[in-house]
Amino acid sequence: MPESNVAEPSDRNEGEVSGAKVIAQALKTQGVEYMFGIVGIPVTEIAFAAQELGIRYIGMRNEQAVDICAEELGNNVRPAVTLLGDINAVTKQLLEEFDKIPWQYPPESKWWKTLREKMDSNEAASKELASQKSPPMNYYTVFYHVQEQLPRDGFIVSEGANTMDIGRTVLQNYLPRHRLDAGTFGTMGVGLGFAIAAAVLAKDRSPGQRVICVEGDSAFGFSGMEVETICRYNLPIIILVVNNNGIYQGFDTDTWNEMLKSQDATIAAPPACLLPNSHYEQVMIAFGGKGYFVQTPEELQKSLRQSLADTTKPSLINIMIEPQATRKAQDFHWLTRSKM
Ligand SMILES: Cc1ncc(C[n+]2csc(CCOP(=O)(O)OP(=O)(O)O)c2C)c(N)n1
Ligand SMILES: [Mg+2]
Repeated sequence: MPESNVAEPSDRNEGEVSGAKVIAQALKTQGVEYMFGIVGIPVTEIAFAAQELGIRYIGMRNEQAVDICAEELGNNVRPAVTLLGDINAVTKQLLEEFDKIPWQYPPESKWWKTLREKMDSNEAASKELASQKSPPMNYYTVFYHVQEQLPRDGFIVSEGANTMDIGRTVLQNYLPRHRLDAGTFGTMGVGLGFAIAAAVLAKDRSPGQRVICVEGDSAFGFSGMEVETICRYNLPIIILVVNNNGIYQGFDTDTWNEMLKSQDATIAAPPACLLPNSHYEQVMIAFGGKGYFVQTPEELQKSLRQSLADTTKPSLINIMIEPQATRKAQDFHWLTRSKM
């Protein structure tokens, strides 16, 4: 017998209330307005119950979990002070203490001076890399052109390795809580879900506010099928896939073909390589959105301008970059490098 995804109707007595309704009512009482999920037992029943109470349900294609755990404190670097608790409560307590003893870091201290000098030299190095205009583009060229057109009130969502790390240093969000990315631990797969949540909120609360979702080509693979969700709810998200044919780095088509002449890809292809020149924009076109394949700064500028002007449809711009492009030299290792 085929397994059903919908719970059997129970032989409940009249006047009894289902667990799903209790959950939905509790969420409603807490002021929850949106719910994200994937149907299956018991989500189907809860989603129905929530919709009956006016909570909006967004059906997703992929799910992630979050937890708070004391053992995680100090997992990457040894902290000077550890704070365990709900972030809302801890922030409130900290602010109360600061009110009692007002304190400001001295603006002319050595630490501030070093920080300002470092910011200036970083900016100069990034600008130098971004000034390289002839194709294939590098990350900095791409991000400087995107930054030029980014709306000030836009949401920036991002994931990837080089894509997210370099993007963080160039793409500016001006409003608080308007940057959503894979965070310190860099868990891939969160990007499109974050973008959908931000776009649903924008659609209801501030129509016209845009969500720009900047994805590495590998990162896009983790939840790329959420493009169907984006098109189903017609959310005018702009997805930028920064495509270097790989994870951190890839190969160009000639190198890839040459490599496969003598050996099978399972033996010859480095694990970080993805298929060169993949047309990810076709995924968006398949579901009714707009897709662009760009290779030059001019094509990038034009497609982004068109995507920003169109508030009726989602779009995906597949941006080809130099497959061996990398970030500028780094002074520090990634935080999660083991200290054991
Ligand atoms: C769930 C999960 N699986 C695997 C990884 C390992 N990982 C780190 S970054 C990354 C993708 C990086 O490639 P891409 O998104 O193309 O960005 P690029 O560095 O090439 O710009 C992967 C798979 C991860 N961080 N999270
Ligand atoms: Mg990549």
